[in-house]
Amino acid sequence: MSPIVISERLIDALTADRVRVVVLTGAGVSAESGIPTFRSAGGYWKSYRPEDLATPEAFARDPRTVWEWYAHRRRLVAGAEPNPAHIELARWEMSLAGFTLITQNVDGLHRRAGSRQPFELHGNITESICHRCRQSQGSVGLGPKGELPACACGGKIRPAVVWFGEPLPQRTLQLAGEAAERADVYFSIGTSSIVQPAADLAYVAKEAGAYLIEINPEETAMSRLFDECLRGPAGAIVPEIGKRVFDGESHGITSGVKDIHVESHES
Ligand code: BV8
Ligand code: ZN
Repeated sequence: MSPIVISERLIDALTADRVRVVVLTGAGVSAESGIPTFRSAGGYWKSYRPEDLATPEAFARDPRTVWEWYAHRRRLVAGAEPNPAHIELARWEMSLAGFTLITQNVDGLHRRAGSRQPFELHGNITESICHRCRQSQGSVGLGPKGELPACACGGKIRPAVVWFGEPLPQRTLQLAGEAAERADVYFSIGTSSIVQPAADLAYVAKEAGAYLIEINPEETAMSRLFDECLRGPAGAIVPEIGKRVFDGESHGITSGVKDIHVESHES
């Protein structure tokens, strides 16, 4: 099992005074909580295509199929627990002078792990809104006999997530962009870096001179942009970085996780 050496450069960057750290997470950070990712092996999209389900057109065409998919995912999320990556990121928020967590995930696991202000770019699957008047509708879903939920205004109720072709919440996206512009260190954890505009935040941070780190077992569409790519599962790597930065643990780790290796693209 190859140990991973968290580079001195990364540790120095993270232990600098008043360091500002920004983290973008994707579905991969919840993989070790048992929630399927979208595009990697066994992911959601293996049996569905985003266009078929996560779009307003799909909802207009076949609201029941869309609701059945979300009801299935709500059950998965309800049965899932935050994993060590979620928990450690909540510790980073408490321990670092400047820390911003931006997530594409809709599973709410960062909040359940103790993160106080995650920027949820794509909404939250456990909540519902009216498709017409956008009023919040709590966590209502399909009725006991599969009845489609309807708003008092007559509009259809839907999960409070951002579908493909829909704009992201303006203020949240603006705050995320401003954080990326000020970042000293930018982590992209567990995302294939395909979905926009979330993936573009890495360019914003790079432009602003941040040190970029990707944590993902696989290469992604944007790996070349990153200064270091830590190839392994977030649930192992994130806590190990925390040990080096906050607990002063010494060099390298053999955390019992196989095949972690570092690819660095020293710029
Ligand atoms: C927008 C909520 C503009 C729903 C999601 C045509 C028309 C309109 C827009 C577009 C278009 N063509 C392209 C676009 C842009 C489009 C887009 O990006 N499409 C992609 C497919 C190219 N974007 C949009 O439509 C966005 N809106 O552009 O609006 C606009 C402006 C004004 C007015 C009108 C319109 C909206 C995008 C949001 C879509 N909603 N989710 C739901 O969840 O049901 S996106 C969905 O993908 C999830 O949020 C998910 O998080 C996200 C991103 O995927 P990833 O998180 O990266 O997941 P993935 O499976 O891909 O990767 C997982 C990674 O984890 C892998 O790399 C794997 O190796 C790694 N991994 C696995 N295990 C681990 C691990 N890593 C670490 N540890 C492990 N253990
Ligand atoms: Zn309504």
